[in-house]
Amino acid sequence: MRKAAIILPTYNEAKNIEKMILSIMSVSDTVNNWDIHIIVVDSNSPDNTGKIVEDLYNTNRKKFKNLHVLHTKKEGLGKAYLEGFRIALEKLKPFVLFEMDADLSHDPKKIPEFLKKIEEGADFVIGSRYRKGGSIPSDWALHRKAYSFFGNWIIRFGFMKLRITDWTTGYRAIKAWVIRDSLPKLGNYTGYVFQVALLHNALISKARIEEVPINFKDRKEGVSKINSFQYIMHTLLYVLQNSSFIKFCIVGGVGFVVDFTFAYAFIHFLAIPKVLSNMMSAEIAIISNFMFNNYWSFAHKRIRRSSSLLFSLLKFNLVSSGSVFIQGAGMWLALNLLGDHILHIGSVEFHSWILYKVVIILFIVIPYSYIFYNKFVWKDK
Ligand SMILES: Nc1nc2c(ncn2[C@@H]2O[C@H](COP(=O)(O)OP(=O)(O)O)[C@@H](O)[C@H]2O)c(=O)[nH]1
Ligand SMILES: [Mg+2]
Repeated sequence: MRKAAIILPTYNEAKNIEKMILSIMSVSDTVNNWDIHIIVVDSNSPDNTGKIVEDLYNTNRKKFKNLHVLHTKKEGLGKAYLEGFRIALEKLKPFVLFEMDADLSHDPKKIPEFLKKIEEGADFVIGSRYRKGGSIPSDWALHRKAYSFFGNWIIRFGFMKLRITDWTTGYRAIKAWVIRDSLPKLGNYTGYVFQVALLHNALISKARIEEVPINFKDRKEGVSKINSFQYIMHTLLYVLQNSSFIKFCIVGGVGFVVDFTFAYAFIHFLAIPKVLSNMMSAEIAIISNFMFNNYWSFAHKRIRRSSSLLFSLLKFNLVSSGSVFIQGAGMWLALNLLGDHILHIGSVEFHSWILYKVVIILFIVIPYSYIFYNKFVWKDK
């Protein structure tokens, strides 16, 4: 029989933990082809959560033979998971490991659905609140919904993995080999951002990712330990450091400088007519952007064969022409709908078209280009 180890990190979950354990056990009684273990990783909770689990085990060691407790220092959720994973892999040698919150937000009744996906060949099963059939609590305050929703979108967009609908969920089933592969790279992610880093590393390891919808319930007892501001900051930083997005923006900035420099040189030193100069400088910038992107921003998907390189450069030109069209159409719409004014900020005066251009570039051209570079020019292998 294959083994599954459910890791339950706890910090001050005295009022939830017993109920959670019993609830998992009643589900595991109905699953007969998996040997399901529970490992509570308690970070020395002052409310005695760890002791409660030990006492529970001691009331009936036979009944609770698959229940284990690990005591750790209070160093954050990521650290607790890292230690739980390490011990579970070493002592139990499970085929699959689960992540679950211990506050009853995650319904154990879903466990068989996760296991079924694993049996069908998935390596990493995500319990998603954002796919059809899943949900977040309807009574969450607006700011909490917004954090969760936009946080997820920033990650989905940054990594351009739109198929994955929930990056930050804490309900997942992961095959042991994926965890083993990722563990050495996760040591620095001690907080909640650990979840993002683990999934990102699973993608790098080419794990097959599947999702099941889950209905996240708000905890009834105890308090949340998440520091939302810190979490959003860590997540943003992770995406910026680990996705192609920042490099893509830098390449765009370099392209802008290249375009201006060549246009200036052609016009002033070579006396080439202005329209022609600008067309030539634009094409030079497009080619240099293509090269920088190919060898740097999208190096992990680099196009190598010279024949495909030429074809991809043509595609890249096509996408770039799209940006020209978007800028033209966007400017025409803005000028006609909003008007052509002179704006004042304090004592500074500027034309409204400058503001329109900035907004069009930031909110339309950049997302458009990033999506088309990822999905059309440098496709996933
Ligand atoms: N061991 C351990 N568990 C933690 C820590 N921080 C949070 N948890 C647990 O992680 C799970 C999710 O945390 P929670 O505060 O409910 O986060 P939220 O659901 O995002 O509000 C719960 O079971 C917590 O007890 C920690 O530092 N150490
Ligand atoms: Mg919770």
